[in-house]
Amino acid sequence: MYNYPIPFLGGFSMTRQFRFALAFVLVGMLVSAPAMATIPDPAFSNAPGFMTVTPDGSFGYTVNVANSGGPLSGSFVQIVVSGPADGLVCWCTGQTHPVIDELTNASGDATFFVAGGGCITATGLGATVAEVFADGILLGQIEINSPDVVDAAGFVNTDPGYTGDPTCNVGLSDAVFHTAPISLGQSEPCSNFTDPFNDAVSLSDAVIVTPYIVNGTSCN
Ligand SMILES: [Ca+2]
Ligand SMILES: [Ca+2]
Repeated sequence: MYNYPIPFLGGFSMTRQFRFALAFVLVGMLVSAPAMATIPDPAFSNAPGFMTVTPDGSFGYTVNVANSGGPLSGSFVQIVVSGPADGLVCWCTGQTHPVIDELTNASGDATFFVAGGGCITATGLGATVAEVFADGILLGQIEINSPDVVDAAGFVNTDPGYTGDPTCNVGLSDAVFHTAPISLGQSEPCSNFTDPFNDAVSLSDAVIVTPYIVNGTSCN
C-alpha cells in the first residue's frame, strides 16, 4: 500500500506568498480584461485603400474599427496625411489637415467628409500618402482621390506641371480625364471610387463621379 499525500486538499495550505501572487494575477486579469476588449485589431478593422475627397465635402469615407469581440464604439480614428501629400492635396478653406479625426459610432464606423480635391497615389508621390490610426494603432496606409482629379491644364497633383486650382474645381479637364477609364473600363485608381480601387473603372464609379462633373462642383 502507498500512502499518497494529497496536495492542495485537506492538510495543504497555500503560503502567504502564493496567495499574494494569485491575488495579484487575478486583479491583473480584472484590470486588463476590459482594456483588451476595447483595443482595435487591424485584422478585424477596415480602412479602405482610397479616401475620396470632394470639393463640397459630400462624399463619406468610412473606417470600421473592431476586434475579435466585434465593432468598437467611441474609438478615436485619425487620418494622418503625410507631409509630401499634405502639400499637394487641394484642401478647401476650412478643411482641417493634415490630421483629421472622428469617433466611431455604435457600429464601429467613423465617417469622414473631407472637403478638397486631387489624386495622390503612393506610386505617383513616391512616398506614403496617408495613414489611418484607431486609438493610436495603425490600421493601414491609404491614398487619396477625387472627382477633382486634375487642374485646368490636365495635370494630376503629383505631376511636375501641376499648378492647382484654389477652388478644387471639377471642370472640363476632370471630365476628360475620367471619361477614358469609364468608357474603356480601364484600371485607373484616380477614377475608381469603389473598393477595390485597382479593378476596372465601372458604371458604379461613373455614377459617383457624374454629379460632380455635371454640377461643376468646387469648394464652397
Ligand atoms: Ca479640377
Ligand atoms: Ca472599384
